[in-house]
Amino acid sequence: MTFSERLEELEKAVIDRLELSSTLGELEELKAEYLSRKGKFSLLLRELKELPAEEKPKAGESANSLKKKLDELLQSRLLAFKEKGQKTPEEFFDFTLPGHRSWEGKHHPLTQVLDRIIEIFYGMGFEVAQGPDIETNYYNFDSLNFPQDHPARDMQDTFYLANDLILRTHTSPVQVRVFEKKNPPVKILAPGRVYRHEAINARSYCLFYQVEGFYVDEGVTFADLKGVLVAFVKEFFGKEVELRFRASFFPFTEPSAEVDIRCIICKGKGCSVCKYRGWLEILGAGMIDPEVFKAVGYDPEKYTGYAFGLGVDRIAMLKYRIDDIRLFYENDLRFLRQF
Ligand code: FA5
Repeated sequence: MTFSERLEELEKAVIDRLELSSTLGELEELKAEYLSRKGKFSLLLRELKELPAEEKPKAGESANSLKKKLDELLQSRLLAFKEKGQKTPEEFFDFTLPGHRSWEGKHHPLTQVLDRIIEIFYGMGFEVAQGPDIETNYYNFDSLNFPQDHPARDMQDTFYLANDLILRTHTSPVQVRVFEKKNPPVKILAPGRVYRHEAINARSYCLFYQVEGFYVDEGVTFADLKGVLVAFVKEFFGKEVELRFRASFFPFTEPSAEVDIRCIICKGKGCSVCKYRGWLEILGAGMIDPEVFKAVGYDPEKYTGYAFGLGVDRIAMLKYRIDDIRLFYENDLRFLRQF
């Protein structure tokens, strides 16, 4: 192709693109591609030097006049677009505006606490098991030695579903479900949601999380139970945290205890979370009652075991100094983003 044919070809290409361009942005692109210093037109001009000397003046002249023509065409098109109110990309974007912040996904604070609890007990040899949220009266109460007239069975405390089904009020039924399937030694951790039809306040909600732990073998003692619970509390909250064991009662453990932690929120002075007592109860525990063993066919003469049930929400409240349990269930992103 001769030089002048190449010029013609370029002219046609630019004019076609001009016709097709409908925005200022497209015109700017066209200018950059063809008519800028590094554009296709400049590249073609460089080939002038290779032409025979006698052709150079004429070719140079037609190249210059074409460049002038195309620049003018482009300018007039740009002007027409601007008059219609179009803006160049630079004018269109305000680069000084603040950007949109994008948020990283995170686990819910209760999940984070649950994961940490599992991690600590896993390190002490516990395996994780799960039971259903919808339970029968048998697993939730009868098999755990609750008398027929126990107040916890009352409509006040339990969400009753159809027939014999209820929403479990604690994770202890997982003990019986595991005992039915496995023989000792068993060393299990059972995390999950539980439900109670009770008055809602700053430290009690109608649903919350528990982690059940239990260990059955020959020769397991109350000292073993104290050992794992103290180790857990120190590992989770730090060595300086104060805890105390209080005698208590559960139908499925004997003896029974509850563990309180010195309220981290008010440092023991008294606040709405600790009911102005300075201490907050975080778990119930005890030595598994022989009645429970009999129901699942374990020999109570041979085996002993301990069990405990941690209140995950209470532990999370203490860890993060949250003074109202309801915050965990409201799904307010301003709250959740802090964890
Ligand atoms: C029980 O649920 C027993 N199953 C615990 C247990 C397990 C005892 C194994 C012996 C052996 P309790 O009702 O006290 O016990 O609840 C255990 C923990 O759950 C409490 O210490 C508290 O931390 C938490 N908890 C209880 N009710 C609520 C509630 N409404 N909202 C939030 N946390 C609660």
